[in-house]
Amino acid sequence: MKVRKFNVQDMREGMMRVKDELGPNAIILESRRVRSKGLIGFFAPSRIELTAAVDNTASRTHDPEPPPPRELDKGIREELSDLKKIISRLVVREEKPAEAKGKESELLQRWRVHLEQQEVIPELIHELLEELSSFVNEELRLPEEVASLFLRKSLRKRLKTMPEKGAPVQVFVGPTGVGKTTTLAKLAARYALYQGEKVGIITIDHYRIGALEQLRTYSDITGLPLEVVMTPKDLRRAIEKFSWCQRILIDTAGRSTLNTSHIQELAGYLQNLPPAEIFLVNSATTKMRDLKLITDNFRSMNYNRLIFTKLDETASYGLLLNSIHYTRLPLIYLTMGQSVPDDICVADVDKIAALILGEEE
Ligand SMILES: Nc1nc2c(ncn2[C@@H]2O[C@H](COP(=O)(O)OP(=O)(O)OP(=O)(O)O)[C@@H](O)[C@H]2O)c(=O)[nH]1
Ligand SMILES: [Mg+2]
Repeated sequence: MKVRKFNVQDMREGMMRVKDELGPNAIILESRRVRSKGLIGFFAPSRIELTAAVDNTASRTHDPEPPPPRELDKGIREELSDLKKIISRLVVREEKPAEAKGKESELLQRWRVHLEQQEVIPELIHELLEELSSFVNEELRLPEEVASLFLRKSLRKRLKTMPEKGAPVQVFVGPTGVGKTTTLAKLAARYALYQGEKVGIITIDHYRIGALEQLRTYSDITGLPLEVVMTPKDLRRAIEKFSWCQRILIDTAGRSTLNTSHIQELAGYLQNLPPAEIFLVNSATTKMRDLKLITDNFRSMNYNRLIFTKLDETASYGLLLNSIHYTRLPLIYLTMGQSVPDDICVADVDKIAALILGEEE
């Protein structure tokens, strides 16, 4: 801004000089009457002092118009336009991963790694992180505890448990060595000792040497009656025989997941059962790929509940979630040791979520 003072006789002269010297955009900031100093000044007519200013940039508007750009050669123009396109593509390519990485970074990346370590299947990890990331977008700076609370909520939605229903007839099926007989013994003892129920045990496991002895030992310790059946007809008879019992628990021989004819044979036993809870028993140490096979190949057994054993032998719990997701069935019991009857508990959604999120040992 350019500021100048003018000493003029009257306003008319002042305006003309301001316009002449500073241009038409000048503005008058101040005007005041003044007298010359001394005696002469006292008798002389007063004058006007004007303070005027002009904005330098505004005055530039009066600069002559810049000359029109020279027409570019057509070839150069095309080259420039191609270059522009290439640069814009490069910029997009650079920005996208950075942006994605930014979103995934820290919080989401950490949870992705955690859920992978928990062996949650990619499909579910994707769903869980999608939900979390849409939440993160809304709440930009999300504290860690809020993220795990949010994930816990998402897991709760997907985990399915049920209060211990305790149907009068309960059957335990599943692959070899997962803990069917031990789990049955734990539950039989709980029903009989803690709930004072009359319990009968049936086994259709006459394949494995020692299987009968194992169950007979439990039956002797607890004093619960045991029936061994060799045919489907036998099974029906044994169930009738135990009609005085409030609870009948049926053990089955472990079957190799890949031996479908053995599985079919066992399924034949279970065809004419009264309404029963049929538990598919799996070890929490099973590989995910195998678990998928087991849940598929044992379908002919019409299992309707899940049990996971050997939680004490693993530190990854995603399998529990995956299995509920695949079968859409509720998980009822978890076992965590060999001790009969203590090492068993009713599955609880919050506990499972906490295990998967690494909040509980
Ligand atoms: N660590 C641990 N071991 C368990 C658990 N449940 C069962 N076991 C052990 O697993 C082994 C096999 O248990 P069983 O009950 O015989 O398994 P099963 O499914 O009946 O086996 P088959 O009848 O041969 O198919 C035994 O040594 C049990 O003590 C558990 O929750 N944790
Ligand atoms: Mg057994």
